Amino acid sequence: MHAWPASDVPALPGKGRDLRIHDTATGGPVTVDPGPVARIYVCGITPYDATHIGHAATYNAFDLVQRVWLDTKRQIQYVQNVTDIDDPLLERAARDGEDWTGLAERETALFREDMTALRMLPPQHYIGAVEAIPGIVPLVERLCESGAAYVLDGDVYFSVEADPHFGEVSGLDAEAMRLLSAERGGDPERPGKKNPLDPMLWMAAREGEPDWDGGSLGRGRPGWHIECVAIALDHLGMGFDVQGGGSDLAFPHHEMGASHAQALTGEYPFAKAYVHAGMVALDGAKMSKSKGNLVFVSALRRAGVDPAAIRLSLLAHHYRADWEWTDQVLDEAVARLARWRAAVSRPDGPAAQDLVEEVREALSNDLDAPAALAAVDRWAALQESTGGTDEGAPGVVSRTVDALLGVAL
Ligand code: 5CA
Ligand code: ZN
Repeated sequence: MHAWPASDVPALPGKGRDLRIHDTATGGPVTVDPGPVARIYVCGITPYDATHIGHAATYNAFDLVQRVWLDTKRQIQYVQNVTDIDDPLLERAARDGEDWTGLAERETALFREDMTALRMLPPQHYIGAVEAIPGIVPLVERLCESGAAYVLDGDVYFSVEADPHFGEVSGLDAEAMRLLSAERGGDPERPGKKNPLDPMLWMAAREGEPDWDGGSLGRGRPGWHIECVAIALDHLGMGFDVQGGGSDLAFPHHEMGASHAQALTGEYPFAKAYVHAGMVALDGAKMSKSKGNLVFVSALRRAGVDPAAIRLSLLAHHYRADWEWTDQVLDEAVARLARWRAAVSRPDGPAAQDLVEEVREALSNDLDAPAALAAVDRWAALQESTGGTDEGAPGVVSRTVDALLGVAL
């Protein structure tokens, strides 16, 4: 699939700092020290509805990761998937009497527009589940051959016992895993499974549902976790730097993905850091397509909201925090954007070298975007109260905000 156009990232004076970020697997901060090419996989959308603020907040977090890396003069290999075949997509298409492929294409196109408007850096490889199927089938066949997978009434399951490191990503106990598995697409109640947590790798063709050639597996469609594993291994390989997504993906999705890959390759780890963004809520509940309590990025744009203000709304919250979207959040972002734009539109201002370092320091410290905004606020306040004589300063501020925060002033 094609991704979306990249916005320019201005180069800043000096050199950025290495990223320290919270890793779910170790439960603490890790210093990510990629080679000259940093490798990141971020789970993409299931395109049965439009991009909401929760999605945008999660993609914003991983966009910041990349901006910090770019500032350290590294290149980036960024891979993202589109889950363009899965139960929720088929259910929504059936509900609306629509063809599932048309629905997926339309919502993916809208996602690209939203990401472009928000100045999110595009992945180098943007891969749909459907196009990944020819790569998925041999992986599942290999897992069957090695005894890490088994067949139950034609469906193929992964045996979580095949990976000695199973459980290390989320660190959850068996009971918590069982509950989350039932909530998030698993089938712990299905009789005949070796372990109730075992996730599906390949689902045998079902009446009235699309299916593909699965070689020795028979016709069917892929499970969810193996989709991301196949795409990540194909384009990044084992031991890549960051696996990213919202906190609802830590278990089962990233746990199972890591175990699939580790059982397949015998290598460890799948990713060096598992990074999870908090959940954005609306009216007291997690924003979710299944609940329908959503604020869409595209709807805000249509209503005339500047995408830079949407982005500042996201940046005002630490990526790991759970937070609530309200009108006030947006109002404050609109006001901040106006203050910043007024401050950089003057011919000169207070010196800004310290500001560049403050924003760098804030972001390298577990992506502390609120601290970065506070630093820019201080410069803008000084500009408003006393002004300054540094002719280069407004340009430096504007480039810093653009390069490190993705906001064009
Ligand atoms: N296609 C799979 C990943 S392979 C999927 O989870 N798709 S999704 O459309 O449901 O979510 C896309 C991303 O947005 C995931 O990282 C998910 O964790 C994140 N996300 C979903 N809802 C929220 C929310 N309310 N707040 C923050 N992030 C969210
Ligand atoms: Zn995924």
